[in-house]
Amino acid sequence: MSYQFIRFELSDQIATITLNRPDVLNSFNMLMAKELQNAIKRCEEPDVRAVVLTAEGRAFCAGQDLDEVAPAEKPWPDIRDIVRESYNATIKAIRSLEKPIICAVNGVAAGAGANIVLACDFVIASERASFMQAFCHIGLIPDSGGTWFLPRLVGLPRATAMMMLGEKIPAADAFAMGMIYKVSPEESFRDDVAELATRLSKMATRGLGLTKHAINQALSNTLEEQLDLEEELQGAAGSTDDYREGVRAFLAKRKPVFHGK
Ligand code: T3D
Repeated sequence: MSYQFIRFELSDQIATITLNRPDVLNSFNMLMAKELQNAIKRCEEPDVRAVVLTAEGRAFCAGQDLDEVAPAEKPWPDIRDIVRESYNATIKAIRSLEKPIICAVNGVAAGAGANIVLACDFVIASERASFMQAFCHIGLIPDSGGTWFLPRLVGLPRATAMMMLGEKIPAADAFAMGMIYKVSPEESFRDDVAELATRLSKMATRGLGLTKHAINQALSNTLEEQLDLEEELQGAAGSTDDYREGVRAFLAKRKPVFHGK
């Protein structure tokens, strides 16, 4: 598939997906959402061992393209279709990809854009980035998993305030309340993202993927269920070449060389 509204680059086993509608702050039309889902699916191939999701221009993403839902001619679209096809499918694709995804938040992330960020495994924000649950300003509820992720990340009081007041949260505040992994100064932002992506791309990819699988279940499983899941996933991790290499390297007091298998 060739892309109109995103870019996809693969280098040194790191896939970089760039949202590319900077004139409308990379807000999502349906095609951009489909392209993003397709690109994430492409990352299931073994030649990808880490993924960076970022965006072009001064913003990360302003959520739904509001021009698309308010066409000159009536009727308005059924919002449930948009939520299901654009956003639910994207969040499921991000969470089910068994590769680490770094979201490199280069600027403001609003509406669905803010919640796609939260679905990624690592969030590195530039110090000029900000996060906004903009939905309440147009009479909607937070979607794209926001009502699931936010209370778990920052607790109910702060999540409720963010979702009901829709204020812009600066990156430093988001970091302080445990919403994101890291804030980087503007000068080192891209290098910090590249360094983490390189590091992840050389790790035991299958083990990281299975870890992500366990994390997906962790916040809703009982301890009993999670122990059973760990047993099953550890069985899979323990049958990888990378596990054997990791143990041999440890015993030989050398650095392991993982191949993601
Ligand atoms: O169908 C459904 O609605 C269901 C799905 C819902 C999912 C959602 O994401 S709902 C939430 C939708 N998003 C928003 O409500 C955010 C709207 N945008 C903003 O609040 C602000 O733009 C920002 C806070 C993100 C940034 O503010 P600022 O001052 O830095 O930029 P700006 O001047 O507002 O925007 C710059 C341009 O981008 C501007 O166009 P212009 O005047 O230069 O021609 C603006 O209209 C355009 N833009 C920004 N956001 C959107 C957008 N165009 C279309 N859709 C947008 N979401």
